[in-house]
Amino acid sequence: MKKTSILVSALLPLAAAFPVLAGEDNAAGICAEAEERYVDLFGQASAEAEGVTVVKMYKYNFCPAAITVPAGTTVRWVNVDKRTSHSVLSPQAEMPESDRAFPEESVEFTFLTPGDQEYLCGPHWETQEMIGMVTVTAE
Ligand SMILES: [Cu+2]
Repeated sequence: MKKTSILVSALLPLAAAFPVLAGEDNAAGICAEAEERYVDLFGQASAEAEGVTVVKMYKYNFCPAAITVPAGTTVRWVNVDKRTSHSVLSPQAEMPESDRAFPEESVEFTFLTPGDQEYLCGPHWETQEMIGMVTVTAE
């Protein structure tokens, strides 16, 4: 008991001092892993998918969390997790919640309206802050 509380009180100030840094490093590491998973599953880099812009869903993150695309672009969210399922919805883009995408499955939506359009993972946006952004530019 005593050891645990000493450890916690020693670590808390560190976490409080570098929350943003720790978060960014963590997301970068998770997204690097997500891309490795994607290549293992589909045999090519996610940037090489034809006709769509790929966002990976992995460990409660969208990778990359923010993208900028021209109007008319179809975004494909691909679940590269091993067990967790995700959904995608965007009230701002008038995109209703998708079916659950299980590992190796995907969700697609075509963004037509210019502007910043936030989207969410239905089961995880509130508890895990699984939230992403698509900035749509005029064609
Ligand atoms: Cu999710």
